[in-house]
Amino acid sequence: MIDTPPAVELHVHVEGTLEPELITELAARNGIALPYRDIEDLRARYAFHDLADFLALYYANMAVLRTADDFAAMTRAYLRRAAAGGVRHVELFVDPQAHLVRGVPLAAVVDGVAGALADDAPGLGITTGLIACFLRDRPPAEAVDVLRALLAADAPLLGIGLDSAEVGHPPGGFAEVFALAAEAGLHRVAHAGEEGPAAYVTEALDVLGVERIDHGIRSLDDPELVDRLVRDAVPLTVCPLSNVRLRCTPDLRDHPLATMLHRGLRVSVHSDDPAYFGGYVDDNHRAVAAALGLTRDDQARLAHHAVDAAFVSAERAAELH
Ligand code: ES4
Ligand code: ZN
Repeated sequence: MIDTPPAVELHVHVEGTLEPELITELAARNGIALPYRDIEDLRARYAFHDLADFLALYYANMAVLRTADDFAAMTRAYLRRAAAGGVRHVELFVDPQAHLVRGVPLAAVVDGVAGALADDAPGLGITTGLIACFLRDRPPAEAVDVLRALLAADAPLLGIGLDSAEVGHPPGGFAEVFALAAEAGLHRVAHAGEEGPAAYVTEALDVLGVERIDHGIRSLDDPELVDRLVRDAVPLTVCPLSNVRLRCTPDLRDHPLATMLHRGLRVSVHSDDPAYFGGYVDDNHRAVAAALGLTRDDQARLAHHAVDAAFVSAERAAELH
């Protein structure tokens, strides 16, 4: 059992916290007919072959999110679950384009999610930040337009990220939106080396100037890259249950986390899409500690890495350590 609570969650997609019960509740509220008989039938579809297979269901289920209230309800439910699992700081991903393409106004997304963070997190003792991710399987010019709209609307953003289908969509194409974010003083992260090659991790660092890599498990394929990540202390936000469910790794007992940790990489443990992958950040910590036989020292280092990787003040980091 772990004795260090999982205080810091840095890799969680708010839309990936949409639990089946809330999906059916929001569908009823919005008069949306779901293509499932019941919650059990929906849950039966949570066996994924790969990232694309998961993303199809993840985007389809977003149909129930229409109003700012819907986004707020999802965010509030997540915050309550996170607090119960010991989370005290969360940097939450949101996918604005996934909603804009469905005709949902940007304000509904931002007001709903950011409003719930502002209203509910302080009472739960959680500090928060919002990271808008751009979809790498959509045109880079669209990402630029959406970031400009977010900046024009004064959206309370901590940073930007890059997610969705990775293979065939290298990070380099998104140089412009990342440069614009840097100019605007935003933090920058990107998913890389989840299903895609180690070269995408290198490219995200070199071309996008990211401060953290989300996943990065494929980095181990490139020893020179590993040396660089160790030398530069680049944080990698690893999501073990996600990697198993999306078959990036065959079994939790084969997960590269322990190898990465012992190689000196700044890995930390997170949940990705907890409603879909069988667990929140505390569940990921427990599962990986048991499957990989992590020592207390290993677990303490993972927790420390998460605090060090967070975009927080030195004062807040000291509280979280
Ligand atoms: C995601 Cl697991 C994963 N990978 C890439 N993009 C995503 N968006 C939501 N979950
Ligand atoms: Zn992710």
